[in-house]
This record gives sequence, structure tokens and C-alpha cells, in this order.
Amino acid sequence: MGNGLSGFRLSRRPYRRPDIRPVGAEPYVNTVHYHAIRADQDIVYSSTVSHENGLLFAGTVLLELVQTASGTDFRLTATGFYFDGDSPEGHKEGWAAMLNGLTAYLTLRQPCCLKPAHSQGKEFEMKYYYSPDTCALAGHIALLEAGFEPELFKVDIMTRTIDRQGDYLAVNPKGYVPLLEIGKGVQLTENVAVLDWIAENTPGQAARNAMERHRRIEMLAFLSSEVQKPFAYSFFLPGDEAVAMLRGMIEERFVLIAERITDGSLLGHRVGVEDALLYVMLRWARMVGMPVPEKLIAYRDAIEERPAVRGALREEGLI
Ligand SMILES: N[C@@H](CCC(=O)N[C@@H](CS)C(=O)NCC(=O)O)C(=O)O
Repeated sequence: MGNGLSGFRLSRRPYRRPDIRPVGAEPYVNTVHYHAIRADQDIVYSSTVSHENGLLFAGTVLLELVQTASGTDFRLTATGFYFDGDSPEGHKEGWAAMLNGLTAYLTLRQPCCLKPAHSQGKEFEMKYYYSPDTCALAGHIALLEAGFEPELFKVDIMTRTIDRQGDYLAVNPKGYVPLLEIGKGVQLTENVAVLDWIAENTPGQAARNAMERHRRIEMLAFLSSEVQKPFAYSFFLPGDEAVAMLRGMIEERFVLIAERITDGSLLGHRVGVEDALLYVMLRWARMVGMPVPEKLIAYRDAIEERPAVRGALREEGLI
């Protein structure tokens, strides 16, 4: 199975539909069974709807992914069978919702699952708003690691303007970076979300199970709120006492983090998006002369040699 369709499994999944429940009765149960998933080609699944042990409906869907000059089209062929007086009319809405949901899901995942458009020489919508050497460097590195080539927009976070373009607040009312535009009008902010999206859409990086994903988010949230934020406050807060207190807190956290490094990566099995964020934090530590465990220095230097890291540093004018 191709990496981009990692959200799908050949499996059978029953789920209760409290949204379609006759008054005073049990919800309908919708069971979707994926029969075939061929990355970049097609998906075949069947679906049944039952209610209080009676089968109301069964159907199959063939969803073909067709590459055209203007991008990827979806061709849907659906066949349904209705039982026990359950009317085809009543199911029109359900079919439409199901197919729309699937189409939206695939559209959102399109940058990965249908091959990055840049590799096909087509126009690609991905945009990345960053400011050099900020926490947005992590996403920049991760995008290059994934093989994406986003259009880069340099933001001056002091004046909240985009280089040669104007008002950043018009793009992102939050005013800060990063912001990733995955497709037209589909924007993500917040490093944890941006980095998680990149990981889920990077070959070999998508979480293999729910717990693996929770661990990644746990680490990203820790770095983001327990290391990055105190750093940010220490840069801008007046008062030596507050700065010393914040730096002491960060140093303690670096000691905990050092204990987690195994085989050159934070989560142990491969260098991932969380390593990109930790690398940025270690750059900041180096910049302010903060002592960090030896192990983290060796780790930082190894990460710094990665081609994607050097590429991002070059693009941000840092080397
Ligand atoms: N909660 C945001 C915070 C991002 C953030 O603090 N960005 C900084 C750069 S590291 C920024 O743009 N600061 C400018 C500002 O806050 O106006 C996230 O995790 O993405």
C-alpha cells in the first residue's frame, strides 16, 4: 500500500450512526469493509447499514483516482441494494455524505497520496509562511525531508508583513508563524498540528498505530509549550531574574530530553518532525550560550548535517 493512503486499512469497521436514528430507536450501524486499496489507482469498499439486527442496505463503491492535466479526478461508481422496504430515496443522502466524506479526505491528503504535484511537473498549491530561525524552521525542515517544495513566504514577525507582499494578518489573523497552506484555502497553524500533518504525509513517517501518534503529539506538545514558550518569554521579558528562572527551567527540560534520545532520534525509531523542532530549540540554546548535555550537542550536530536541514538553513539565509 502506498504511503499516502496510510489512513486506510484493509479492514472491516462497524460504527454507530447516532446522526441517523429513528425517533426513540437505536442508531443505525454502518459497516464499511475495505476490499482493495491501490495507492494512486483505486479503492474498493462495500458498506452495509443495519438497524436492530436487520439489514437495511448493502452497496459497493469503486473509487478510481484519475490523473488529468489539471490534477487528480475521482471517478465514483456506486451500486446499492435495499432491503425490507428501506427506500432508495432515503439512502441518497447517506450515499452522498459518504462519498463526499471520502472525496474530501482524499483531497486533503492529495499532496502525499497522489504523489506531490511538483514531482509531476504540475502547479502545486502548497505554501509555507515562516520567519528565519524561528520555530517555523522545524516545519520547513520537515517539509524538505518529506520531499515537498512549498512556495515560501518570509514574514517579518515584528511588523507582521510578508516580504514584498504586504499584510500577514490578512493571511493569518494570529500574526505568528508557521502557517502551512496545504491546498487552496486549506490552512494549518500551530506547530503541533503543522508538524503532525507533515509527518502523516511523509513516506515512512506516518504513525503505524494510534499510540505511536499519541507519543509524537506528546513530544511535540512538550517541546512546544514547555521548551519553546519559556524560550520565547526569556527572549522578550524584561528582568534578569525572570530570564534566569526561565533558562533554568529549560535547562532542566533539556536534561530530561537527553535521556529520551536513542539511535540519534527522540522517539527512537527514526528522525522525525519532533527532531526538527528539538533541533531548532538546540539552535536557540546555542545562540544564548545555554549549557546542554553533551549527548544533545552530538545529536544537534548530526541533525545539522542532514541535507534537508542544510537546505532549509540555506533557504532561510542562515548558512
Ligand atoms: N502557538 C504557536 C506559537 C508560534 C510562535 O510562537 N511563533 C513565533 C516564532 S517562534 C512568532 O511568530 N512570534 C511572533 C508573534 O507572536 O507575534 C505555535 O506553536 O505554532
